[in-house]
Amino acid sequence: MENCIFCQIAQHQLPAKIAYEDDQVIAFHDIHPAAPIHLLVIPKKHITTLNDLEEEDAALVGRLQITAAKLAKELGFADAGYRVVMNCNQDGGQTVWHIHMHVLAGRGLSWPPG
Ligand code: IU
Repeated sequence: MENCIFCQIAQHQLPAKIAYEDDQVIAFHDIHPAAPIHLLVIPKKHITTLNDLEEEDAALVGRLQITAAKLAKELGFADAGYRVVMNCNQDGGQTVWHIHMHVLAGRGLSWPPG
């Protein structure tokens, strides 16, 4: 989608530190990391919020989680642990309008979130 920063990253029109990519998904390092490791895993398809998911997106959403788990193993933080978060709309803290899975690792994370 035009004017969507994450679509532009997915299409390599904007730079990002890419950790993984296939035909449907791309993962890159967050520019403002909230933990020593902070990745964003996104679908290449533009989906504005979690509320816009359709039945046909079920496998794609699963692929985001599978990618996060794969990266956790590859980057060596699977056993120590990590957190995945997807924010939706204002109360969820969403600021970029293309769904994305945060993958946070590298320190003990507190709960509940603020
Ligand atoms: P949120 O769940 O929508 O609040 O998360 C958006 C994230 O995207 C946030 O952590 C930003 O630091 C991150 N981000 C980025 O990595 N690169 C960008 O160009 C932009 C935001 I804009």
